[in-house]
Amino acid sequence: QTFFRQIERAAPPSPTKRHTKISVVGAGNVGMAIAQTILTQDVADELVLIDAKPEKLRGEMLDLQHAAAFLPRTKIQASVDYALTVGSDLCIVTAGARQIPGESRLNLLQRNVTLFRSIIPPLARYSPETILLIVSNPVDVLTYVAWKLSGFPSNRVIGSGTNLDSSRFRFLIADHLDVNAQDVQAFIVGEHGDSSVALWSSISVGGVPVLSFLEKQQIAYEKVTLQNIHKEVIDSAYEVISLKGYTSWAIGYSVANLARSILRDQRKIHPVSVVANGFYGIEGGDVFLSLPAQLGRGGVLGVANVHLTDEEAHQLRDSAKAILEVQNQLGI
Ligand code: 6V0
Repeated sequence: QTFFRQIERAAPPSPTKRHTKISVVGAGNVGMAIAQTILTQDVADELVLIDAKPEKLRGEMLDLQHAAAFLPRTKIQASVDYALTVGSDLCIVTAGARQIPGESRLNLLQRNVTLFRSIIPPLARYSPETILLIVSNPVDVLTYVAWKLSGFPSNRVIGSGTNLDSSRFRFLIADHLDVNAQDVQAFIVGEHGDSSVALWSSISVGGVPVLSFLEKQQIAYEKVTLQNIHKEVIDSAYEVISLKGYTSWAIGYSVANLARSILRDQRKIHPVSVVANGFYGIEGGDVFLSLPAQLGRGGVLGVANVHLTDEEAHQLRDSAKAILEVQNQLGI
Protein backbone atom coordinates (compact mmCIF):
# COMPACT_ATOMS: atom_id res chain seq x y z
CA GLN A 1 0.00 0.00 0.00
CA THR A 2 1.65 3.21 -1.10
CA PHE A 3 0.61 6.71 -0.09
CA PHE A 4 -0.18 7.70 -3.68
CA ARG A 5 -2.73 5.83 -5.74
CA GLN A 6 -0.83 4.36 -8.65
CA ILE A 7 -2.11 5.83 -11.93
CA GLU A 8 0.44 4.14 -14.13
CA ARG A 9 3.54 2.09 -13.74
CA ALA A 10 6.44 4.20 -12.49
CA ALA A 11 8.77 4.98 -15.36
CA PRO A 12 12.31 3.65 -14.95
CA PRO A 13 14.79 6.35 -13.99
CA SER A 14 16.11 8.25 -16.98
CA PRO A 15 19.54 6.88 -17.95
CA THR A 16 20.82 10.43 -18.53
CA LYS A 17 20.14 11.62 -14.97
CA ARG A 18 23.15 10.67 -12.86
CA HIS A 19 22.81 10.10 -9.13
CA THR A 20 25.47 12.20 -7.41
CA LYS A 21 26.93 11.48 -4.01
CA ILE A 22 29.18 13.76 -2.00
CA SER A 23 30.98 12.79 1.21
CA VAL A 24 32.33 15.43 3.56
CA VAL A 25 34.94 14.28 6.07
CA GLY A 26 35.13 16.55 9.12
CA ALA A 27 31.85 17.95 10.47
CA GLY A 28 33.48 21.00 12.05
CA ASN A 29 32.86 24.65 11.20
CA VAL A 30 34.26 24.35 7.70
CA GLY A 31 32.77 20.94 6.86
CA MET A 32 29.31 22.03 8.00
CA ALA A 33 29.47 25.36 6.13
CA ILE A 34 30.39 23.40 2.99
CA ALA A 35 27.63 20.83 3.63
CA GLN A 36 24.92 23.42 4.11
CA THR A 37 25.98 25.44 1.06
CA ILE A 38 26.05 22.28 -1.05
CA LEU A 39 22.49 21.52 0.07
CA THR A 40 21.23 24.95 -0.95
CA GLN A 41 22.88 24.63 -4.38
CA ASP A 42 21.19 21.36 -5.31
CA VAL A 43 24.36 19.63 -6.52
CA ALA A 44 24.02 16.31 -4.70
CA ASP A 45 21.34 13.63 -4.43
CA GLU A 46 23.15 12.15 -1.44
CA LEU A 47 25.33 13.80 1.19
CA VAL A 48 27.36 11.81 3.71
CA LEU A 49 29.05 13.36 6.74
CA ILE A 50 31.99 11.60 8.41
CA ASP A 51 33.62 12.68 11.65
CA ALA A 52 35.39 11.12 14.61
CA LYS A 53 32.85 12.48 17.13
CA PRO A 54 29.61 10.45 16.85
CA GLU A 55 27.37 12.70 19.00
CA LYS A 56 28.35 15.91 17.25
CA LEU A 57 27.96 14.12 13.92
CA ARG A 58 24.43 12.90 14.68
CA GLY A 59 23.47 16.36 15.97
CA GLU A 60 24.67 18.02 12.77
CA MET A 61 22.96 15.40 10.60
CA LEU A 62 19.60 15.82 12.36
CA ASP A 63 19.87 19.61 12.27
CA LEU A 64 20.39 19.53 8.49
CA GLN A 65 17.67 16.90 7.95
CA HIS A 66 15.22 19.14 9.81
CA ALA A 67 15.67 21.76 7.08
CA ALA A 68 14.37 19.33 4.44
CA ALA A 69 11.13 21.31 3.94
CA PHE A 70 13.12 24.28 2.67
CA LEU A 71 15.78 22.54 0.57
CA PRO A 72 16.14 20.61 -2.66
CA ARG A 73 15.68 16.89 -1.88
CA THR A 74 18.95 15.34 -0.73
CA LYS A 75 19.45 12.19 1.31
CA ILE A 76 21.61 13.13 4.31
CA GLN A 77 23.45 10.48 6.31
CA ALA A 78 26.28 10.53 8.81
CA SER A 79 28.61 8.00 10.39
CA VAL A 80 32.04 7.47 11.89
CA ASP A 81 32.29 4.48 9.52
CA TYR A 82 33.77 5.15 6.07
CA ALA A 83 31.67 2.31 4.60
CA LEU A 84 28.88 4.88 4.26
CA THR A 85 30.96 6.83 1.72
CA VAL A 86 30.90 3.93 -0.76
CA GLY A 87 30.49 5.04 -4.37
CA SER A 88 30.99 8.77 -3.72
CA ASP A 89 31.51 10.98 -6.78
CA LEU A 90 33.27 13.60 -4.70
CA CYS A 91 34.96 13.35 -1.30
CA ILE A 92 35.68 16.64 0.44
CA VAL A 93 38.20 16.46 3.28
CA THR A 94 38.02 19.16 5.95
CA ALA A 95 39.06 17.12 8.99
CA GLY A 96 41.96 18.60 10.76
CA ALA A 97 43.44 20.21 13.75
CA ARG A 98 42.14 23.76 13.90
CA GLN A 99 44.46 26.66 13.13
CA ILE A 100 44.95 28.53 16.40
CA PRO A 101 45.24 32.35 16.41
CA GLY A 102 48.68 33.35 15.13
CA GLU A 103 49.64 29.82 14.07
CA SER A 104 51.01 29.58 10.54
CA ARG A 105 49.33 27.06 8.26
CA LEU A 106 52.58 25.19 7.83
CA ASN A 107 52.76 24.51 11.58
CA LEU A 108 49.60 22.48 11.36
CA LEU A 109 51.11 20.06 8.93
CA GLN A 110 52.55 17.26 10.97
CA ARG A 111 49.37 16.87 13.01
CA ASN A 112 47.26 16.66 9.90
CA VAL A 113 49.49 14.23 7.98
CA THR A 114 48.93 11.65 10.73
CA LEU A 115 45.19 12.27 10.45
CA PHE A 116 45.25 11.84 6.68
CA ARG A 117 46.79 8.37 7.03
CA SER A 118 43.53 7.27 8.66
CA ILE A 119 41.24 9.19 6.26
CA ILE A 120 42.50 8.95 2.67
CA PRO A 121 43.08 5.16 2.32
CA PRO A 122 39.50 4.20 3.36
CA LEU A 123 38.00 6.93 1.13
CA ALA A 124 40.01 5.61 -1.83
CA ARG A 125 39.08 2.03 -1.02
CA TYR A 126 35.32 2.66 -0.83
CA SER A 127 35.21 5.05 -3.80
CA PRO A 128 38.02 4.13 -6.21
CA GLU A 129 36.59 6.42 -8.92
CA THR A 130 35.99 9.44 -6.71
CA ILE A 131 37.47 12.91 -6.97
CA LEU A 132 39.23 14.04 -3.79
CA LEU A 133 38.85 17.70 -2.87
CA ILE A 134 41.14 18.66 0.00
CA VAL A 135 40.41 21.67 2.21
CA SER A 136 42.35 20.94 5.44
CA ASN A 137 45.41 23.12 5.98
CA PRO A 138 48.10 23.51 4.92
CA VAL A 139 46.06 22.65 1.87
CA ASP A 140 48.76 22.43 -0.82
CA VAL A 141 50.99 19.98 1.06
CA LEU A 142 47.98 17.98 2.28
CA THR A 143 46.71 17.69 -1.30
CA TYR A 144 50.11 16.22 -2.20
CA VAL A 145 49.82 13.87 0.82
CA ALA A 146 46.30 12.83 -0.27
CA TRP A 147 47.55 12.21 -3.81
CA LYS A 148 50.34 9.98 -2.52
CA LEU A 149 48.14 8.10 -0.03
CA SER A 150 45.30 7.55 -2.52
CA GLY A 151 47.39 6.37 -5.46
CA PHE A 152 44.90 8.28 -7.68
CA PRO A 153 45.87 9.98 -10.96
CA SER A 154 46.62 13.65 -10.28
CA ASN A 155 43.57 14.90 -12.23
CA ARG A 156 41.35 13.40 -9.49
CA VAL A 157 43.09 15.05 -6.52
CA ILE A 158 42.39 18.76 -6.09
CA GLY A 159 43.12 21.22 -3.30
CA SER A 160 40.73 24.11 -2.66
CA GLY A 161 43.92 26.20 -2.77
CA THR A 162 43.62 29.87 -3.58
CA ASN A 163 40.00 29.70 -4.76
CA LEU A 164 39.11 31.39 -1.47
CA ASP A 165 42.06 33.82 -1.57
CA SER A 166 41.00 34.83 -5.09
CA SER A 167 37.46 35.46 -3.93
CA ARG A 168 38.75 37.67 -1.11
CA PHE A 169 40.96 39.43 -3.70
CA ARG A 170 38.01 39.99 -6.05
CA PHE A 171 35.93 41.35 -3.18
CA LEU A 172 38.64 43.86 -2.20
CA ILE A 173 39.24 45.01 -5.79
CA ALA A 174 35.48 45.32 -6.35
CA ASP A 175 35.17 47.31 -3.15
CA HIS A 176 38.05 49.56 -4.22
CA LEU A 177 36.57 50.20 -7.69
CA ASP A 178 32.94 50.12 -6.53
CA VAL A 179 31.94 47.37 -8.97
CA ASN A 180 30.38 43.91 -8.63
CA ALA A 181 32.90 41.25 -7.48
CA GLN A 182 31.44 38.83 -10.06
CA ASP A 183 32.63 41.22 -12.81
CA VAL A 184 36.18 41.18 -11.48
CA GLN A 185 38.44 38.57 -13.06
CA ALA A 186 41.44 38.26 -10.79
CA PHE A 187 43.57 35.36 -9.67
CA ILE A 188 45.72 34.68 -6.68
CA VAL A 189 47.89 31.66 -7.45
CA GLY A 190 50.66 29.71 -5.71
CA GLU A 191 50.49 28.69 -2.07
CA HIS A 192 47.22 29.14 -0.17
CA GLY A 193 48.67 31.42 2.42
CA ASP A 194 51.65 33.55 3.08
CA SER A 195 53.61 33.09 -0.18
CA SER A 196 50.61 33.41 -2.52
CA VAL A 197 51.04 35.40 -5.74
CA ALA A 198 48.61 38.07 -6.97
CA LEU A 199 48.42 38.14 -10.78
CA TRP A 200 48.01 41.89 -11.20
CA SER A 201 48.95 41.78 -14.88
CA SER A 202 45.84 39.78 -15.82
CA ILE A 203 43.17 41.54 -13.74
CA SER A 204 40.21 42.71 -15.73
CA VAL A 205 36.86 44.23 -14.89
CA GLY A 206 34.07 43.54 -17.37
CA GLY A 207 36.74 42.52 -19.92
CA VAL A 208 38.82 45.71 -19.47
CA PRO A 209 42.40 44.93 -18.37
CA VAL A 210 42.78 47.13 -15.28
CA LEU A 211 46.48 48.01 -15.13
CA SER A 212 46.91 48.68 -18.85
CA PHE A 213 43.70 50.77 -18.76
CA LEU A 214 45.14 52.92 -15.95
CA GLU A 215 48.44 53.23 -17.82
CA LYS A 216 46.72 54.20 -21.10
CA GLN A 217 44.64 56.82 -19.30
CA GLN A 218 47.83 57.96 -17.60
CA ILE A 219 46.18 57.47 -14.23
CA ALA A 220 48.88 57.10 -11.64
CA TYR A 221 48.63 54.18 -9.26
CA GLU A 222 51.02 53.30 -6.52
CA LYS A 223 52.55 49.83 -6.48
CA VAL A 224 52.23 49.97 -2.73
CA THR A 225 48.42 50.26 -3.05
CA LEU A 226 48.43 46.99 -4.98
CA GLN A 227 50.74 45.35 -2.46
CA ASN A 228 48.48 46.49 0.36
CA ILE A 229 45.44 44.87 -1.26
CA HIS A 230 47.36 41.59 -1.59
CA LYS A 231 48.56 41.89 2.01
CA GLU A 232 44.97 42.41 3.10
CA VAL A 233 44.04 39.15 1.35
CA ILE A 234 46.81 37.27 3.17
CA ASP A 235 45.94 38.84 6.52
CA SER A 236 42.19 38.40 6.17
CA ALA A 237 42.11 34.72 7.22
CA TYR A 238 44.14 35.56 10.33
CA GLU A 239 41.85 38.50 11.05
CA VAL A 240 38.65 36.46 10.81
CA ILE A 241 40.18 33.71 12.99
CA SER A 242 41.28 36.23 15.61
CA LEU A 243 37.80 37.78 15.63
CA LYS A 244 35.44 34.77 15.49
CA GLY A 245 37.80 31.84 16.11
CA TYR A 246 37.53 30.18 12.69
CA THR A 247 36.53 30.93 9.09
CA SER A 248 33.52 29.20 7.60
CA TRP A 249 31.06 31.03 5.32
CA ALA A 250 33.42 32.08 2.53
CA ILE A 251 35.19 28.70 2.44
CA GLY A 252 31.74 27.05 2.44
CA TYR A 253 30.63 28.97 -0.65
CA SER A 254 34.03 28.61 -2.29
CA VAL A 255 34.10 24.80 -1.96
CA ALA A 256 30.41 24.35 -2.85
CA ASN A 257 31.18 26.34 -6.00
CA LEU A 258 34.03 23.93 -6.83
CA ALA A 259 31.74 20.94 -6.16
CA ARG A 260 29.21 22.38 -8.59
CA SER A 261 31.81 22.97 -11.33
CA ILE A 262 33.07 19.40 -10.94
CA LEU A 263 29.82 17.46 -10.61
CA ARG A 264 27.81 19.53 -13.08
CA ASP A 265 30.76 19.45 -15.53
CA GLN A 266 30.78 23.26 -15.73
CA ARG A 267 34.33 23.42 -17.21
CA LYS A 268 34.88 26.67 -15.33
CA ILE A 269 38.35 27.97 -14.51
CA HIS A 270 39.17 28.07 -10.80
CA PRO A 271 42.47 28.78 -9.06
CA VAL A 272 42.90 25.45 -7.27
CA SER A 273 45.79 23.33 -6.10
CA VAL A 274 46.96 20.97 -8.85
CA VAL A 275 50.23 19.25 -9.81
CA ALA A 276 52.29 22.22 -10.91
CA ASN A 277 55.70 20.90 -11.88
CA GLY A 278 56.62 21.89 -15.41
CA PHE A 279 54.41 25.02 -15.40
CA TYR A 280 56.11 28.43 -15.44
CA GLY A 281 59.54 26.85 -14.85
CA ILE A 282 58.48 25.14 -11.59
CA GLU A 283 60.86 22.27 -10.87
CA GLY A 284 62.42 20.33 -8.02
CA GLY A 285 59.80 17.60 -7.53
CA ASP A 286 56.08 16.90 -7.43
CA VAL A 287 54.39 19.92 -5.96
CA PHE A 288 50.76 20.99 -5.69
CA LEU A 289 49.97 24.67 -5.79
CA SER A 290 47.20 26.77 -7.22
CA LEU A 291 47.02 27.60 -10.90
CA PRO A 292 43.92 28.57 -12.90
CA ALA A 293 42.56 25.10 -13.70
CA GLN A 294 39.54 24.01 -15.69
CA LEU A 295 37.27 21.74 -13.64
CA GLY A 296 34.68 19.26 -14.80
CA ARG A 297 33.31 15.76 -14.23
CA GLY A 298 36.76 14.29 -14.89
CA GLY A 299 38.34 16.49 -12.23
CA VAL A 300 41.13 18.74 -13.49
CA LEU A 301 40.66 19.02 -17.27
CA GLY A 302 43.58 21.38 -17.92
CA VAL A 303 45.51 24.39 -16.70
CA ALA A 304 44.88 27.77 -18.34
CA ASN A 305 47.93 29.33 -19.90
CA VAL A 306 47.65 32.71 -18.14
CA HIS A 307 50.35 35.21 -19.03
CA LEU A 308 52.62 35.92 -16.06
CA THR A 309 55.14 38.74 -15.87
CA ASP A 310 58.71 37.70 -15.05
CA GLU A 311 58.21 38.95 -11.51
CA GLU A 312 54.99 36.94 -11.05
CA ALA A 313 56.60 33.77 -12.46
CA HIS A 314 59.55 34.29 -10.16
CA GLN A 315 57.26 34.66 -7.13
CA LEU A 316 55.37 31.53 -8.18
CA ARG A 317 58.60 29.51 -8.33
CA ASP A 318 59.49 30.82 -4.84
CA SER A 319 56.04 29.74 -3.64
CA ALA A 320 56.70 26.24 -5.06
CA LYS A 321 60.09 26.16 -3.35
CA ALA A 322 58.54 27.08 0.01
CA ILE A 323 56.01 24.24 -0.29
CA LEU A 324 58.62 21.72 -1.49
CA GLU A 325 60.92 22.51 1.42
CA VAL A 326 58.19 21.57 3.89
CA GLN A 327 57.11 18.58 1.83
CA ASN A 328 60.62 17.16 1.69
CA GLN A 329 60.69 16.92 5.49
CA LEU A 330 57.67 14.59 5.54
CA GLY A 331 59.25 11.48 4.08
CA ILE A 332 56.08 10.56 2.17
P1 6V0 B 1 37.07 22.19 13.35
O1 6V0 B 1 35.83 22.95 13.59
O2 6V0 B 1 37.98 21.87 14.49
O3 6V0 B 1 36.64 20.83 12.62
C1 6V0 B 1 37.50 19.79 12.35
C2 6V0 B 1 36.69 18.51 12.44
O4 6V0 B 1 37.52 17.42 12.07
C3 6V0 B 1 36.16 18.23 13.86
O5 6V0 B 1 34.75 18.07 13.82
C4 6V0 B 1 36.87 16.95 14.23
O6 6V0 B 1 36.09 16.11 15.06
C5 6V0 B 1 37.13 16.34 12.87
N1 6V0 B 1 38.15 15.31 12.91
C6 6V0 B 1 39.31 15.32 13.60
N2 6V0 B 1 39.96 14.17 13.40
C7 6V0 B 1 39.19 13.42 12.56
C8 6V0 B 1 39.33 12.15 11.98
N3 6V0 B 1 40.41 11.39 12.22
N4 6V0 B 1 38.36 11.69 11.17
C9 6V0 B 1 37.27 12.45 10.95
N5 6V0 B 1 37.09 13.68 11.45
C10 6V0 B 1 38.04 14.14 12.26
O7 6V0 B 1 37.99 22.91 12.27
P2 6V0 B 1 37.49 23.83 11.07
O8 6V0 B 1 36.28 23.18 10.47
O9 6V0 B 1 37.44 25.24 11.47
O10 6V0 B 1 38.71 23.67 10.02
C11 6V0 B 1 38.96 22.43 9.37
C12 6V0 B 1 40.19 22.51 8.48
O11 6V0 B 1 39.94 23.37 7.39
C13 6V0 B 1 41.43 23.08 9.19
O12 6V0 B 1 42.56 22.34 8.77
C14 6V0 B 1 41.50 24.50 8.67
O13 6V0 B 1 42.78 25.05 8.74
C15 6V0 B 1 41.05 24.27 7.24
N6 6V0 B 1 40.61 25.45 6.50
C16 6V0 B 1 40.98 25.55 5.21
C17 6V0 B 1 40.62 26.62 4.43
C18 6V0 B 1 41.08 26.69 3.00
O14 6V0 B 1 40.90 27.71 2.32
N7 6V0 B 1 41.68 25.65 2.47
C19 6V0 B 1 39.82 27.64 4.97
C20 6V0 B 1 39.39 27.54 6.26
C21 6V0 B 1 39.79 26.46 7.13
